[in-house]
Amino acid sequence: MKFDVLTLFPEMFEPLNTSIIGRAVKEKLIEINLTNIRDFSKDKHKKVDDTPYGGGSGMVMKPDVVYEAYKFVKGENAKVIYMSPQGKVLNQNKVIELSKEKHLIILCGHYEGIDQRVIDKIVDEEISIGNYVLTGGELPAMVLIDSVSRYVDGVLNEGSTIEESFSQGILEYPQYTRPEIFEEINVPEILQSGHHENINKWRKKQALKNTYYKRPELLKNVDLSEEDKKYLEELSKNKN
Ligand code: 4FL
Repeated sequence: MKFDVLTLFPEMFEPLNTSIIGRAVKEKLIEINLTNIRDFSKDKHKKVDDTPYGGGSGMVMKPDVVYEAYKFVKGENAKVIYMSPQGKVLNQNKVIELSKEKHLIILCGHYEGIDQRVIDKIVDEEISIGNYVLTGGELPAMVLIDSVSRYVDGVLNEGSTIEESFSQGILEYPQYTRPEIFEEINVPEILQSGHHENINKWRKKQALKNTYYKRPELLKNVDLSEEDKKYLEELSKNKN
């Protein structure tokens, strides 16, 4: 998977050299190219923005400069994504869908935004990462790269993708590690029983309980077994 990022602030992407994503880049499982939009300004002062037509505050990124940067990275099979509060909010299904692409071009806006004409000309899809405003699209672009890269073959160790929260539609079960007693609190006994079938049942119930209390709205979008439904009914009667 190749990511091309178009940004005025390539130095903001340094964190992607760390941890799992950093390793995936080093192992060439993914490629992340940062293109500084400013390099494509033909102006002698490297101007990239200008005042908005019609008046108003702030500056707008110039369409011609963004377009030149796009032409530099564009490819046959690239999908162009604009990180924007006006896009659909990213979710795990969209992440999985995007992970099947070969080449993503991610456009990051700054200031008051980008001239609408170049957005209309090059962008395939606008994506938001949540209902809040940031100073630019760079952090959202990193969120997108991180979440999508996890689904690229080899990036995660075997087994850790599918079994997690959201890909199953509900939250995860709680995790415990040594010491066995922390501040007088014991690890749940079942986890030391060695009885994997019972452990799995217990974990499933914990996951359901977690979801029921913390994110009940998620339960509307999942297929539940009859046993799960019975357990949730018990919870709603406020048993354990
Ligand atoms: C982009 C916010 C995607 C949330 C300012 C410029 C943004 C954003 N998701 N805020 N871009």
